[in-house]
Amino acid sequence: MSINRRNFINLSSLGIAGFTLQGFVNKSSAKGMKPIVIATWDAGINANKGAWEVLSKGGSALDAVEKGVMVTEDEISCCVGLGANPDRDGHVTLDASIMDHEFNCGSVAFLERIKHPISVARKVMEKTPHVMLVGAGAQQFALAEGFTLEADNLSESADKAYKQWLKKSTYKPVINVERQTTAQPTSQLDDKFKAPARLSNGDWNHDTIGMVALDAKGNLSGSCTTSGAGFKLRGRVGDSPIIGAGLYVDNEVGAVVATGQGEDVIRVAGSSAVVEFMRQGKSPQEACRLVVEKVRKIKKEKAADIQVCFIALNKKGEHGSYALHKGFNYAVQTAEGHQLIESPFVM
Ligand code: SD4
Repeated sequence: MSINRRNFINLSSLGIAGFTLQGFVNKSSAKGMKPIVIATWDAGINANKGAWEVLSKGGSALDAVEKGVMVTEDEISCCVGLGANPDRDGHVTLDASIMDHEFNCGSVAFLERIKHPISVARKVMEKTPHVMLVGAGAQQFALAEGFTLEADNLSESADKAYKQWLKKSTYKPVINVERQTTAQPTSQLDDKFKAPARLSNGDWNHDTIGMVALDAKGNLSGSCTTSGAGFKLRGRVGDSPIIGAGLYVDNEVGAVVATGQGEDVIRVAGSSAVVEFMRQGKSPQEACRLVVEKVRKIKKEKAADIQVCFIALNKKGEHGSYALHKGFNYAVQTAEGHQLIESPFVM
């Protein structure tokens, strides 16, 4: 089953949030591709709006996915940008990656005190012969590129959560809590939109922003940015800056981005694996499902304690997702409108 333009609008206006289909179709016009952008979690709604400003004017998918996730990096939330929760030593450390339609890619990991890690990742891609810079070296590069060194402060909410966490000092990643999943037009969501909630025990759920887009020229690009796992060991790097794990783009096939327990996304080379299933002809949703199933299989009973999710967009503009557990959603923006889709899940 596919969703044509009319159904897409109807589903939005009816407020239908959760449905599991074998792929959503964004049909192209005779003149070119219809741009589309999809992003993880409900924070993806605002991020997509940033990306749409680029895509709707005929801009590139690459510019769109950078601008889009910068919106989230500017928000105070649990898991993205300098307002996010710190590592167990009390410092916010950021991971980000970006990839274009020609296998160009760049990433930064364990980056501190820089507001827009996604833009540093893009500079790594465009200005160096390397793919990845980490830690002090990444920061040094950012400063040389004109980025500002921000204060080593925690946001008010992160400081509160950190103090609460210090009381127990245990690191137990928790799978995401359930979200608001009622699809609404963006305009209605603006006022209500809140950064993802912290759990009452001060722990965090996983809320990376990952975004993939298709532009009017038919080119795909993707981006991913995060503070990683809350109260992580100092120096911990997740899947988000690892090309092939947290993000992968093959312009002949599709683009995929991951969220959830990064260690278990890395283990299965997650985003790359989803792309390969799409290359074999699987729909975006089915390709995501197969890799999530693999995570479940290899994690055995431990799969109950982790969340892993993928969103995928293929060359035709069809999209889909799959999660290990209930509660994951992703945002879609096209010229026809906006939608928040509840992901199917395996457990
Ligand atoms: C990580 N995958 O660092 C990221 C976390 C995440 O929503 O997705 N948060 O493991």
